[in-house]
Amino acid sequence: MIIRPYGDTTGDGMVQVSFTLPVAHDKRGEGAALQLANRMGIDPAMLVHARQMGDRHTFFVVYGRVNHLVDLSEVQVVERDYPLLAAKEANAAIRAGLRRKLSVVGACIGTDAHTVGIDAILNVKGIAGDKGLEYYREIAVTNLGAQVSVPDLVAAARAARADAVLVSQVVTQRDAHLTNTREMTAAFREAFPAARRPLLVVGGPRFDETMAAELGVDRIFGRGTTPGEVASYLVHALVTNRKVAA
Ligand code: B12
Repeated sequence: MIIRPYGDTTGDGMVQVSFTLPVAHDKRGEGAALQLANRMGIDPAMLVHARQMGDRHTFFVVYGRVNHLVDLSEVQVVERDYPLLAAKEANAAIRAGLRRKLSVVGACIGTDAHTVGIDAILNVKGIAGDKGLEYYREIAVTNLGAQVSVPDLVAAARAARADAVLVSQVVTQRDAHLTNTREMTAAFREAFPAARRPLLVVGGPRFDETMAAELGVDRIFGRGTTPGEVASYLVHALVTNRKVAA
């Protein structure tokens, strides 16, 4: 099925984009913004907002028509391929399948200090009424907090006999989230034999969920993830679908 953006009327292809250029806000700057929009496939392009920031930068908002089409049959996403469990069901599955608590170690690595996301997944208070993994009686949570180095994470995972390591990366400047994730997966592969390596899970609002294999992790969770989804995935990957080392 082919779709086009909706602006004023169905299928008119109208979109709005915003960006900043290293130019002053003058006629030439506005022309530069429209030229960029044209080259992005927006034609005709209308400048609807421009505001100079400092001496040499201007923020632009451009509205216009794109001629590109989207073929829904070619869209690739990671669908949830495991059942969503209530906390009681997850606890029961862990108790029956592992006969011990499932150990989870979480952290923000590198220089990243954005702990709200990982706390939403791990802390008992959770997010939007969905309680975090600490609430699960059969899950033992070690939350290392912010700016944890990869060697410290590996050591903590070893000490906690982690079944899963949950890493959050929110800052994506210069692809720091990708570099840090690759460093982390390489360290775990070096430190643990394949059969004993903890499940590696990363999350954050700007990850591309289809990149798991490329980054060497078992799963990526993006914007809007709920703790229930994570708990259900852990049960699926570590208990229902695969037996972990006792
Ligand atoms: C709060 C905040 C801060 C706080 C963080 C406090 C804290 N203890 O976390 C403070 C003030 C410290 C801060 C600092 C900075 N920040 Co800040 N910050 C934000 C802000 C406003 C909200 C982030 C947030 O809490 N979201 C709410 C949580 C619940 O959402 P979430 O992180 O997406 O998490 C969910 C999912 O992604 C997922 N998830 C996340 N992690 C994980 C992990 C796993 C394992 C799983 C399964 C799921 C998962 O589940 C969560 C629940 O659904 C964002 C802008 C925004 N509106 O998003 C900027 C933002 C993230 N910050 C940004 C920046 C640039 C910075 C600074 C560099 C600013 C500076 N120049 O100093 C510093 C960096 C500090 C550092 N060393 O990391 C940028 C990042 C840009 C980029 N492309 O990287 C943003 C996007 C703002 C912006 N538009 O520029 N920041």
